[in-house]
Amino acid sequence: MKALILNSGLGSRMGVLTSEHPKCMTEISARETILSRQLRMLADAGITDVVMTTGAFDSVLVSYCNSLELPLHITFVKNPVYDRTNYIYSIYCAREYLRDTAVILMHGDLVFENTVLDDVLASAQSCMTVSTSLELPEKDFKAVIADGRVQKVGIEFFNDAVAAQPLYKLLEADWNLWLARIITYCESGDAAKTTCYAEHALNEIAEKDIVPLDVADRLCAEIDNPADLAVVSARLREIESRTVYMCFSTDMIHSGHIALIKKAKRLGRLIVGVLSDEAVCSYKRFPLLPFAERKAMFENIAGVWKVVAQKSLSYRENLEAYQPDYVVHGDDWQTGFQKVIRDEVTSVLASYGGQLVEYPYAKDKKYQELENRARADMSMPHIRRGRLRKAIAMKGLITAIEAHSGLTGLIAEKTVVFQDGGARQFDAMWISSLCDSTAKGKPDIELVDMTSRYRTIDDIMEVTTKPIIFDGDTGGLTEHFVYTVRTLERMGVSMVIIEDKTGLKKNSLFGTEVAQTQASVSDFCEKIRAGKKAQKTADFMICARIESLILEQGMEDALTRAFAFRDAGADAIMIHSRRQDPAEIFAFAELFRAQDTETPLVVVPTSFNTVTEEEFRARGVNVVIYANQLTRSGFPAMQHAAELILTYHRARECDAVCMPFKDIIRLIPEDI
Ligand code: SPV
Ligand code: MG
Repeated sequence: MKALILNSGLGSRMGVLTSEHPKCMTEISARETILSRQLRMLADAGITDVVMTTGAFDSVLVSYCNSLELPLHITFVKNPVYDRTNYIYSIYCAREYLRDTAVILMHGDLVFENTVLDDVLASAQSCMTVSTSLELPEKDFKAVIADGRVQKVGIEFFNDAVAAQPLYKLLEADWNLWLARIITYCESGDAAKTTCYAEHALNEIAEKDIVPLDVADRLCAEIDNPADLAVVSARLREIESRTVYMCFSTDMIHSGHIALIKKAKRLGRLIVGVLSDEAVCSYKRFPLLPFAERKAMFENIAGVWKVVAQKSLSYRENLEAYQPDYVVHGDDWQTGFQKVIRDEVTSVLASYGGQLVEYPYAKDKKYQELENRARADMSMPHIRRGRLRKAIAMKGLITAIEAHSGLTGLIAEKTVVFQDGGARQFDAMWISSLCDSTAKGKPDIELVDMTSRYRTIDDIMEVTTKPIIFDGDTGGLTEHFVYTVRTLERMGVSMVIIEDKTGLKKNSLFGTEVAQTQASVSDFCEKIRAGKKAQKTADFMICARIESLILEQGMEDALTRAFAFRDAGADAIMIHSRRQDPAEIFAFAELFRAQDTETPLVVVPTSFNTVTEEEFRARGVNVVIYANQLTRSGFPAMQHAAELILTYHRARECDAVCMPFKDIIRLIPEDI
């Protein structure tokens, strides 16, 4: 497709403004002339071939166009009798460059906004811009419309007419008809046929098929005199001060994003909101690049005017702060979890007169592959291992849920709850000794050997990407523990928690009902030191778990141990309690934090389960582990199903409590 720009006219109504150059070189803003704006917009839209008719100041115009250095190939054709003919004759002069092609035809004094050109270019049919919101102009073009088609164009039509602007897209067939008629006119020998509007020739063509494209109240106006210039310049100032807002969570910019950015920036100055790491984690996955790097990435994309942080999935804060004229988004959020976010956006926009613009979401297989690759990377040991530390540093408080099999791992990995316009999911997985043993029908007494426990880790790792916290029981003999550390680290586990017990370990929730012995401070410190020495990377964490409150040894003992274990190298401290009342956990946190504001604190609120994560966070806790809930909820459900079958001697009654068969076969995604 070629653009045809008509610049042969004298522009005498502009007065002194056209005394040294053609009208199209009139400045309409501090940075642009009518022509530079037209050419830049055409180049931005991907047009490469331009035919420009010239007349007065021909050489000034040619060197001006060249000085713009736009990626356009411009063919200049001078109408030698520009002062005695109309543009119909200029088109005739350029006919050899205009055959057998579709054209975008515009007068050289026409100023229009980006979206007008976008709509013209996107039109599947030949079209002419009209405006149903403007009053019929006395002297300018009007188009007579019938049957949804432009029938006639001229200044003399008032019936069934709308204001029209000389900006056309003409498909090859329609253009060839018009061009042929222009040639006939200009070769007729009748001077009147070279001084009339080219539209005279168009009006004679019965078989043309041109639809009106209504620009409504968008800018699309000719500049004929200084008054027009003042009006259009003011409109442009308003248009150019418009802002557009888009939010991005991505850490990989692909062509789909670039295409969307290109479209968005045509609406105004583009403000990009970069979603915080925490918000990205909440509904998607751990970002490959942290916020600061993602922000820098967008700051360096052409066409992005400003980059700001968006702290949550909700746009409200930023929309209220920046009041953008437009919000641009893919149409994929009209349904699903993002619908509430979209609803909020539309209501905030409505409150100040902003507008939502949605473009079709780019569903390209290669983008999904990129995402799959990123997820696959996240599961690799060296990438997964360090993410626990990063998540704690980033979020302050993280949560983990137990997993003891591939399936429970998938639940921990994929469960997301959308709430109040935000999303929540677990940050990590806890491989509990209790649940791993229970799944094997064994007591939680370090009976399930390490090889078997590693097998569980492996099953979970194969289908997940989230960081893993491993319940290392007592850690065993120090001589064995160093090997455990190396193996876990190599596998990609992020943290092992070992408890300060010795001898036959029993589950802490038995408390003092069973005989349990606490390790001496010095022995346990020795184990921690040996473990820290054995690890190869800085990522891996050893957490010391203090059983003093469980074994009723008092707060003083718990604190003494906490500081000793920390000084021996423990990367985190877990304090445990089997009381329902959280008072002793809170007291420990307060006393510990009074002396240590850095070392992460871990809790397992199985007994003190009324405390919310927000309350833990306020008390300086960093990791909350939900240690056994999937096992404890799954087991009674299975037992109930078994009882139903035994009761009814068949499976029908049991079906009501079962997942449908069609769902279970789809439960495991193929792409993990
Ligand atoms: C586990 O889940 O195995 C634990 C936590 O060690 S607790 O059961 O509370 O001791
Ligand atoms: Mg345990």
